[in-house]
Amino acid sequence: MEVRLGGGDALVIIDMQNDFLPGGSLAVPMADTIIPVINRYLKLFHEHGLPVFATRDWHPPDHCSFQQQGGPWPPHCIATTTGAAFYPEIEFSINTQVISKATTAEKDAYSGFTDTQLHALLQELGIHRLFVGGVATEYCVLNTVKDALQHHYATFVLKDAICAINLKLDDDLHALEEMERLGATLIQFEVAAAWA
Ligand code: VGL
Ligand code: ZN
Repeated sequence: MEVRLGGGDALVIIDMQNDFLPGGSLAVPMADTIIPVINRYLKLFHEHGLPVFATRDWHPPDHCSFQQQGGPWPPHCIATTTGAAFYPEIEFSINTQVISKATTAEKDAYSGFTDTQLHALLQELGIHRLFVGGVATEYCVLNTVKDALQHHYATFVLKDAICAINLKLDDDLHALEEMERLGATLIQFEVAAAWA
């Protein structure tokens, strides 16, 4: 595939928040290892003046996905807490557009498109290709990528800048297979840099 990075491209970084990193309340094992890679993609997009979006899980304290409410997860990413803050080593800029999701108690949302302004903002900017990284591969990355494809964005998954929880062995592989089957393209940094 012959591609050039340019107008119409945007980077979407999913949920790089303290609670999803080692030491956090819903830690994604090894999520810290993708931080330098994500920073490389951020630099590439910044250098080309291309837009960057950062989603964040932004739950109320009584969110339905929490175990005390009968959900599957320990409490995590409670709005305004340190756990919900972006990991400090991620080099977002003042121009990074933050998209908060799953903000009401009664509804969970793994996709950055669910009940957010993400699609409208991308449309306003004339974006038609998305480059997606972050956590967790088999939850929020997978569901964001599925929605992106449904909205007809050409969607690239940054396979060196995603990380899985893997509650079941191979959850990550199944998620990658599903994203590819649905039409996403898996790339790594060297490929994106060669398109720049
Ligand atoms: C996520 C589990 C619960 C994610 C969010 O960001 O993938 N996973 N909430
Ligand atoms: Zn959540």
